Amino acid sequence: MSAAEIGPAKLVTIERHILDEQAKAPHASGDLTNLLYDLALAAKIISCQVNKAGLCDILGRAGAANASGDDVKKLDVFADRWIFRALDHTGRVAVMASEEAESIIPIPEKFRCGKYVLLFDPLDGSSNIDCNAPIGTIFSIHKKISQGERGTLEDCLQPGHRQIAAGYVLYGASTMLVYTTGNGVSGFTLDASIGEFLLSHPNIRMPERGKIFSVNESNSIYWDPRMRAYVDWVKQEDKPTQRPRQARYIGSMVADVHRTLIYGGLFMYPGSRKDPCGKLRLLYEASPLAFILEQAGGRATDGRRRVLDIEPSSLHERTPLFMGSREDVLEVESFLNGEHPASPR
Ligand code: AFP
Repeated sequence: MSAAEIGPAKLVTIERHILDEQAKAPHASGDLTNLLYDLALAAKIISCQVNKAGLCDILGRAGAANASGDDVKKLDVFADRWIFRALDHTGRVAVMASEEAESIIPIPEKFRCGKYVLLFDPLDGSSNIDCNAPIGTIFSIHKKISQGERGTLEDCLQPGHRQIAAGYVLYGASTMLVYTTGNGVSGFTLDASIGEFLLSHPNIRMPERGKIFSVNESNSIYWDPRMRAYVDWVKQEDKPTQRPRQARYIGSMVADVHRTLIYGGLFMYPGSRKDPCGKLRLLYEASPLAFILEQAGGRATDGRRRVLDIEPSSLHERTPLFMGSREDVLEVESFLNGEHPASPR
């Protein structure tokens, strides 16, 4: 039975919701509205392919490495192409950058007049594709700031606090699209029977404190002693501080962060002796998800600085990351800067 057949009191499609949001901004031209709607269309196409991935020849490696040195999967290539195709001819985007591409992606000359900049990770968590575990798409939208006609690298290298909108699509038990335009966070579930994203999670607020911590602990031998001390501490028993906490780690950031948004808790990918800046990319992963979590009442830092205040210096820059419920993030920060009594001096 589709959600439309059950008959909710008010059926809010993503289009209607985006239009309602636009109406709150009296001078809006509608370009951002349409851009978000184009992204929802790309999400539906990718979701459709993900859902039948085991049945068609789309699983497995495409046979190359991407700009970050990761193995490229066929679905990575499919998602990357469809996002570009859904947006390249609309006249709304001046330039794009994808986690899969080394440099900025220019827009064909006759459509190059757009005032927005789109950064995206087409398929996050690709190592989970072949085992049918949740994966996602992440996007970040900025205004073009350069003066010339075409969008440039400068337009892509803006700090996260200048984002106009950000969102992700989670291809999980159901497909969800979650986005913010800086006015709270809304979540939509795809009703595949009618091909529409319907509002299922209005005005998402995350708990101030959570019971779950999420980190790839196999890296702990390379961590700073204070980071190790924190993870040891959350596993000890102490009722007043709600310990021990539960561990959950999917290895798809969109899925781990979505759980953190809904249940509360902490998602971490710290720097280490091996990778001082961790693994996650500032522009394609950290910044858009930080914008969403902050809009839902959470906190996101690199251990010292607010993620949204980091000035990017290159497209594929990485950053250590601590994001989630406000109190949990403050707690791990107090370990990292040596202020917590249980933190090594
Ligand atoms: P892949 O797309 O290569 O699977 O990377 C996914 C990711 O960037 C992010 O989604 C995860 O949180 C993180 O990597 C997992 O990394 P580890 O495998 O090192 O834990």
